Amino acid sequence: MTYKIVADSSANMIAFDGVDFATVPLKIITSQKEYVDTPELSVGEMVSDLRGYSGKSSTSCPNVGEWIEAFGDADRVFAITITSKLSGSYASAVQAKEQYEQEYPDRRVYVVDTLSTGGTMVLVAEKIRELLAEGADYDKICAEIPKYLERNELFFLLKSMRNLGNNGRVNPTIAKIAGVLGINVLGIAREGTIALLHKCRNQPSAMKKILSSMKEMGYKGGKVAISHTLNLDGANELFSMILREFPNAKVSICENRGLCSYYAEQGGIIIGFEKEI
Ligand code: X90
Repeated sequence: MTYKIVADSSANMIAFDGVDFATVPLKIITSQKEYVDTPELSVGEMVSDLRGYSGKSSTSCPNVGEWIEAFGDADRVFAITITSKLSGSYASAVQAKEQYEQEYPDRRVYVVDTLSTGGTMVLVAEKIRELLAEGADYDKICAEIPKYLERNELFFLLKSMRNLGNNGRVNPTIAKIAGVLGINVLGIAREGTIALLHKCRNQPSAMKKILSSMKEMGYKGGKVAISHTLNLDGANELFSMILREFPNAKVSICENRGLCSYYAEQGGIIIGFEKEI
């Protein structure tokens, strides 16, 4: 039996050790260029292009064929997607699953709608890898994923919500609240959509607020997956703050790839974490 984990590119995962893995790209589109969010994309270049660009831009989700191609010839696939409430990635993956299982009746695909993105997707992939290593079978893993997702939360700290607002991914009231320069908006993934928690004065106060809000949500030293767009200092600061209070916490930091960088924008930080319930 061969297993494979496939995640869309909003997971910011370019590689994954210990289990067969593939990533499926979303796309970022401007009137001048199309950026395909593969591991080869130069995110730095894209962010700098976008900084000097004031025209229309948008994104698009992977299509069915791209998902099927990524499934390869695995017997059992776990396809991990960004929230179905804000993207068609999940719907594409479900169609891909149906075609794949029809063509190869012995194969199975479990599509995970994370109702989140970024770090949550990383933590889910790690959970699946852990269960595989323990020898859990496919059905057991499928049953564990929704339970694990209940113990996950996603926060984000954004310096701009321009692209989220312009593309209708936040409601206009939120976009308006955030529509001032120099913002530090702390938000949370709630039922698969974007909700605001707090508007902070500056980054240090935002960091404090993130940690206190994590604790309020039930964070007690579990895993944290941080990703950032050109804000390693901010990510490191949060990393240290968490470890000061929870010295045994497993905290990872990575860079946002194209899709998350487009929406989280320069300075944006996304934090997936486990809580206790
Ligand atoms: O299908 C597409 O074109 C992709 C649309 C994605 C829209 C939202 C992306 C958000 C990325 C921003 C902060 C985290 C938000 C959490 C959402 C539940 C990152």
